[in-house]
Amino acid sequence: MMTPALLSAALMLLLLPGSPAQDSNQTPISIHVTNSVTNAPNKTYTTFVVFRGILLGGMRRLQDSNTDFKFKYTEDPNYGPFLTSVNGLAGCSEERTYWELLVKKPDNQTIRPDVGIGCYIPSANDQIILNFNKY
Ligand code: B12
Repeated sequence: MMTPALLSAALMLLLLPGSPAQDSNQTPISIHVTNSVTNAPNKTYTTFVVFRGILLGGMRRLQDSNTDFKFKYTEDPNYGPFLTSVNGLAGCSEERTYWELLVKKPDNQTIRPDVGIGCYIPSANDQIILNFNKY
């Protein structure tokens, strides 16, 4: 039987930032910003999502911690968040450009998810590719 003091010490350990309990809740991912239209240099960042967390959460965390990464999205009434701009570069319907979402899996296969940033749930070590492209 745990005494109340032991119980609160155990709870504190679980809640302390950086404790093993919190680290095991972090799914590491990297985010690569690429451009198939102008071939501008790629940028790579690392961040994480929580257990079964959505990509948008990891992107927000990265934006909050790294002034070099910023993005914008609009809310589609049917499909949720639509990524409109990354690092100041926005897709444009007149020029038929948009931000494409690709994912390179740890087995090196690159997939094109059939959902957007608000629904995609990254797996550990996914390489998320935000690729400026044409349609
Ligand atoms: C055309 C189209 C696009 C075009 C839209 C631009 C344009 N001006 O035409 C482009 C190429 C940009 C596009 C991109 C993507 N798309 Co799309 N797209 C379609 C498609 C074929 C038709 C949409 C349409 O014109 N509807 C008719 C108009 C009148 O209705 P609307 O509500 O105004 O349509 C708008 C929305 O559909 C929105 N939109 C389009 N795709 C997506 C995706 C997401 C996640 C969101 C939030 C909104 C959105 O753009 C349309 C024009 O403004 C549909 C499939 C279908 N047959 O419906 C897929 C579809 C909507 N797209 C889909 C997906 C997954 C994507 C991408 C995430 C693919 C990727 N991995 O990169 C990206 C979005 C990435 C981002 N930036 O957030 C999925 C969404 C499923 C879901 N539950 O999330 C669909 C259903 C296709 C599928 N795979 O089943 N798409």
